Amino acid sequence: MKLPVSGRATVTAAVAAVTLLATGSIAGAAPAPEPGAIAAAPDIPVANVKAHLTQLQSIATANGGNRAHGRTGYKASLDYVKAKLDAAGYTTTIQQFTSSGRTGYNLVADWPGGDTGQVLMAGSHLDSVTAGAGINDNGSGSAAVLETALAVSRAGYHPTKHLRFGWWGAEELGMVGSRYYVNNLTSANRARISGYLNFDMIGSPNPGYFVYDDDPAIEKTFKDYFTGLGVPTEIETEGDGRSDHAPFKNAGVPVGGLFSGADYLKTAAQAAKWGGTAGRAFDRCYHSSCDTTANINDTALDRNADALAYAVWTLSS
Ligand code: DPN
Ligand code: CA
Ligand code: ZN
Repeated sequence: MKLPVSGRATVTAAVAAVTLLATGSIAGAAPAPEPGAIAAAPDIPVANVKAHLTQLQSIATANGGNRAHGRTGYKASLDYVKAKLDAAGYTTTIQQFTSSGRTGYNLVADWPGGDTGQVLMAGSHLDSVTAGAGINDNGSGSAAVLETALAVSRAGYHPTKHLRFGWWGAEELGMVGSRYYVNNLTSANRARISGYLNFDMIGSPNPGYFVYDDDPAIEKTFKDYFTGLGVPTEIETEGDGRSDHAPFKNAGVPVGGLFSGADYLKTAAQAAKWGGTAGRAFDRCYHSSCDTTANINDTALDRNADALAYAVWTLSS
């Protein structure tokens, strides 16, 4: 049968109606993303981040109270993070090194896909000091980077750039693991890293909101996120060069990151804008045995984890 144009339209409408009856939705009705649109970054569930911290605390408790380089609690922490990433579809690599006569480990997780000529990295140190469990320093960064990586998998995110996440060993001995990673990159692979985002202490109990003053585009991305929340930030000054971004920066990689404060005291002006207690350290339990799951400000952890995910999405799309 040869249909007139109007007849074809009727057939098309009838097929659509049958599809609607059969499936309860119109096939193809989901809006396609605009070309070049930035996929919305997810809200990271802070409960998930805290669940990782609970696991890291249990690991410390079961291993002499810490997760330090060369101790059993460090390797158990790494195995915990790796298992989550493997189950989520990451390609994981353990990199082994020696420091102070003990074996150390970095964990690197690649999300398959994206342009491997443009790699966006986010990382954090996974080791604690020997004095305690290291839940703010640096379970907080480690758990937030892990949960962001898991959110990438849950979203089925296909960024333009290639995503890579890193958990560094022996930071507390002088950024040993991250320096080892950077020193062992070929110059070609180093040049492929378009940015490195560092997260070291992001749930401090008397928090400040500090953004590293390094690569301007990365810094702006973080500041934009906090501006959207209506939360003022300051430039990070407590520890310039005191964490794992330093080896990347020294190798010419654009870097940035977030920090909620260590042993510096919160000023009256900072307490006025952020709340909390003036004249008290941002983290009174810094490098001590009381750096447990009780040593976390949930609001700071939540905001910083969400800012982390926002930056990963924005800078990789
Ligand atoms: N690098 C941190 C530590 O692990 O002790 C502390 C720190 C981070 C201090 C960032 C200042 C700035
Ligand atoms: Ca959140
Ligand atoms: Zn530390």
